[in-house]
Amino acid sequence: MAIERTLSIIKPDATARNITGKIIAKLEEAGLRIIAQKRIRWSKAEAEAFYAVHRERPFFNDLVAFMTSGPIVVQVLEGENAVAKNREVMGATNPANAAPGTIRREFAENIERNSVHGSDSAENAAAEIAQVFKPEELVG
Ligand code: DGI
Repeated sequence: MAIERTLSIIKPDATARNITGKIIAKLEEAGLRIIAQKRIRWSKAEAEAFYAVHRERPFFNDLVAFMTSGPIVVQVLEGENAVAKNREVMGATNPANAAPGTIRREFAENIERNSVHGSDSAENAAAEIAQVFKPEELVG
């Protein structure tokens, strides 16, 4: 299995509750390595650009408002099968449907305030990483 990279975001509901470390522990226990990480706050334009694929969805404005409501921690995770592995440890979008032991099952508040983002394909991961990090910020 090839070594992959994926973009992870610890969302404002999690930074507000000071549980970034608990989430990072879950990622590392799953075998993912953090090769870039920074705490930032998105502008409205940045959040809209990141979630452009959801522009027509009814929850888009709420999602952008939430993602700009506080600090986020953006990360590049590296490891074997990292995209799928991260999706697995995150759990389903709606925490009510997330498997026991997953980040969203343990920490998410609801379908919107669901604590983490993870790229859903290797192609999207490359685009999302490029949107958030400069190449020299990745230290593998
Ligand atoms: O890749 P995911 O984050 O698991 O899910 P996604 O790409 O389908 O949606 C992106 C985010 O949009 C998700 O993490 C939370 C929000 N979202 C998705 N579906 C709904 C939603 N928010 C609300 N309020 N209602 C939804 O049905």
